[in-house]
Amino acid sequence: MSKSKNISTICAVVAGIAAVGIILFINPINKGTGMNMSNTNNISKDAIINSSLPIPALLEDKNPDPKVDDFTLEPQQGEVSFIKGTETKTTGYNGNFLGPVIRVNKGDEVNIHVNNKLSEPTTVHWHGLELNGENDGGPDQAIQAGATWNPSFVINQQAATLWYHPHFSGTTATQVYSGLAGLFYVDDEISKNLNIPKEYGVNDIPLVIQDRSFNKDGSFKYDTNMMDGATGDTILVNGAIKPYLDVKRVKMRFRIVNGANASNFNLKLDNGSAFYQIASDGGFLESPISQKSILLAPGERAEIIIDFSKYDKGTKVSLMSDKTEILNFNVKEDGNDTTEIPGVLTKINKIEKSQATKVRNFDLQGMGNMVSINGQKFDMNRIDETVKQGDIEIWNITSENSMMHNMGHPFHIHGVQFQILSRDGKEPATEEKGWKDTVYIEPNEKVSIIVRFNNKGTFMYHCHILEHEEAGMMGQIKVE
Ligand SMILES: [Cu+2]
Repeated sequence: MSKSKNISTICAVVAGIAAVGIILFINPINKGTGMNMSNTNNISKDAIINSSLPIPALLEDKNPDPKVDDFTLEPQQGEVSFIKGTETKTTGYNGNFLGPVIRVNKGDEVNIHVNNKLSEPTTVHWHGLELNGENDGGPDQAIQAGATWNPSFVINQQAATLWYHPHFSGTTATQVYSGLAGLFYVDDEISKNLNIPKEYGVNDIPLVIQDRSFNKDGSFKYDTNMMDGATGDTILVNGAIKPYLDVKRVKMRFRIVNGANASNFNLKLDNGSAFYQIASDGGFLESPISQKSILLAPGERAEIIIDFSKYDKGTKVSLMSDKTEILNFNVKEDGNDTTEIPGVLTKINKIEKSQATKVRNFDLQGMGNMVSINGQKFDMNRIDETVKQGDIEIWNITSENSMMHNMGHPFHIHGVQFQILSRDGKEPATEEKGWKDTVYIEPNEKVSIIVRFNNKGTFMYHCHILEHEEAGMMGQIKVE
């Protein structure tokens, strides 16, 4: 806290070059410029465990009624060997690190039993789910150590790749960093009927991408000196360092979540080839988009299809984040691929500007511990905005830009999916025309979104750099 204050004070009185230097130092995630991360900074090459890509288990639904689902999640402590000869203390849901995939159908009644086996309070927030405030798992819904929380809700949104993670005040960032995160899939008639790769773990693969640093003894190094978020020098995919995946010469779908505390990932293939993006945060795009790279800020998701049939058996293809190999694909034998890249995926009903009844402005301000929204830090006892259920609103989100504050922020709203209207007055890129729940705001940029508040309750909106969220770059909206 004091460090950031000191730097602010120094910045205020030191002009020009010194201030620029500090801004560069504290600005590792400017979305336009990639990070120069080495995947093996503190880890010798021999110490990397060359494992195959871990595939999270699908969580068993204990309810025999196909329309009613019962799942049990147990946040707990664990231990993982990420680096040869060392053990890392971790946390996970129902296991040592990360969590199982929860998979539900649109229309299902979902009951989740969260048994907190940690020695501290936690919450479970369903990132991207449209539900009422009591089930959202925000910081006001603590599950004490040893206690149980039983949220129950009906799935009322299109097929999508969502995720879940803790959201307790003061420990969100450290609990996510130590391993608490998992995926939440929604299926509907469209996702079931599209002839795209959809066999879980076979040609439909989740990729949770995160960065971590390690101490010499193998323990996670959570660097609290990182003023604008805990970034790491090592990238994990599904909890493994530079794993490999053997693939047949077929089309493969990857559901990617940026589960990092603070880092953006600029994803591409080492050979520069294009792939197809088929979904954004909240579901399918209208049509597949050919992309050579995808930039994901913390909290954002994308689904892509890579066609491995164009490579000969024996080819190695790598998924990169900037210049770092993060996942190696070994192309194996032919497969019997009957899937296709459809011309049309879904129809997205555009929310019209004319339907909006109110415009609100949110300015994301400051840096380090000095962050705020519209000059105010988060206060659990203060409702910042009140909305009527069913109302449609335009939210203008800006990221303050000055010599002092030159940062981008991923802005997330709980309990809704929204549409991007414009970036600095310009139409958003095609891949941003789908449903979103997290949008990256570049420094000095104004992004307008349109959102319908379908569900009642109190919800958070915040920067998804977890350390910014913890430092107060968060507000509360009450839908009544
Ligand atoms: Cu931020």
